[in-house]
Amino acid sequence: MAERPLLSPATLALAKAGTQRPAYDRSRLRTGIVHLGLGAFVRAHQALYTEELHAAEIGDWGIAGVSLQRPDQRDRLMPQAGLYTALQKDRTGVSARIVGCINSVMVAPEDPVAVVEAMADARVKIVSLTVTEKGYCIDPATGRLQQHHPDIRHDLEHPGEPRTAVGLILAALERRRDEGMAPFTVLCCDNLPSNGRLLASLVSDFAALRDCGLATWVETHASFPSTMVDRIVPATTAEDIAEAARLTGLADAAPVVHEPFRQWVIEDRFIENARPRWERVGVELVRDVAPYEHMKLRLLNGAHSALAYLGYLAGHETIADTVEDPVLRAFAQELWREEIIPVVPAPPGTDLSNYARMLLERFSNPAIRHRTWQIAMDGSQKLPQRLLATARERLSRDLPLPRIVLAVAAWLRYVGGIDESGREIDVRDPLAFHLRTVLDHAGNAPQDRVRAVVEIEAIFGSDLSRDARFVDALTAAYTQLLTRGARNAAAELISA
Ligand code: CS2
Repeated sequence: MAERPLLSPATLALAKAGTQRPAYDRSRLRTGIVHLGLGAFVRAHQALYTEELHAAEIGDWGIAGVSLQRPDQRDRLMPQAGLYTALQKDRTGVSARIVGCINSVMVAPEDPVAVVEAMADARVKIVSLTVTEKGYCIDPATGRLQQHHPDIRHDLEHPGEPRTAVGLILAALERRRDEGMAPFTVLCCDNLPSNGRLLASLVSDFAALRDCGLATWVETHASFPSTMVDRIVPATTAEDIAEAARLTGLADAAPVVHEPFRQWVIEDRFIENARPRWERVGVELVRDVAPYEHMKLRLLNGAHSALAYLGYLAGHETIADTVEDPVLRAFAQELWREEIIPVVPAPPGTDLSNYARMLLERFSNPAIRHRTWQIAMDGSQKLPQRLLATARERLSRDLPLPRIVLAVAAWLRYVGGIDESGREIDVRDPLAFHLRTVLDHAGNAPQDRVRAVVEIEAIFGSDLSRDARFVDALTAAYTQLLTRGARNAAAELISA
């Protein structure tokens, strides 16, 4: 491959025709947002909305990104002064946009004090987060903070040098209170139910443990709007890096890839109303996010997880390949139509059948290589809000749920660690070891394996293991999966 100049402010002008570039003077961009968890998602979602807004009104909404674990994003982005390419892909082609709204990147474990200082800066009005489900240290059974989580213990002992998102937020809020400043708005952008309210209660739990008198101040003054975020953003691959370079003519170590669709619904509760005018670029600011969030978590993410486990077991590498398979495609359609849509209330002006049709179209996008393995990751943290909430809803109405339990059974089969052709599965999950141990002790009988796993309260709560309808249906589905394989088990559930 030809040597290409590295993407940087000095080389921006060399970008090939057709590449969109920042349409504003980056030197005038002040940092108004600190974002915790600088993965690909925020760079293809929040940052792009904000970037488009800057073209209309440059000013206070530059983003300081913070990585909570590794330095690799900073090491790729900072030599490029924060610039990166966003590739939008679908069956009609690819377009490239160079994004300029990230003006610094910090690595929390290297210098947590600097991160707290950045968050405590009076010009910062919003601290947003995409730290993934497991980044919140939630006890899923109670929805409260896991007080014994080692990182939370660490942050209690070293409150000035926190490791966790919750610890960083509280340290910065404490600093602001002590200096007589208003707090920032905390904007949770992870796929969790009532994500704002949830994060508020975690921060409050942590404040109560620290006993620094902050809990009441935070409860009275801070604001944690809930949000629904949506865009399919697969992990960037070496081919994507090569493609970005080919399209723009500039070498970019950190491009992101995304589908055309995007949605962001935010509860409009910002402190001093200080926020970017995101509504100018298509963000929906509403009073109640709950119906949007239920729709998205249960229809999109629920089906995504179902297809990830069944698709992986059936030997499919990506979601697009999985929905190309006529059996699994029909299975997804029936999962929506028969089991999810009837128990999910539609947001104002939305027809859930159309929404599901659009999801299938999005999942089919052949240019987005979203690996089943990637979505299968962290299932213990995802199942409750994606599939088990719908299961509970159906059980409370005494409705059957064969497809939902087949998806849960596929997860159970997946975390067992061996696929249908006897190959080892690289299971990534904070509970992977625990799950493996529980399954190893349970022996081989399907009913014993199901019983052992549904008793894990952190995933199934205390209700589902006691519900014979759920346990029996799950045992039947799991047995079916073991004897017939994922594809045949799904085929059984497709109406003729
Ligand atoms: C996916 C989500 O990785 C996953 O678990 O289900 O990241 C999904 O692509 C996004 O929520 C779409 O908005």
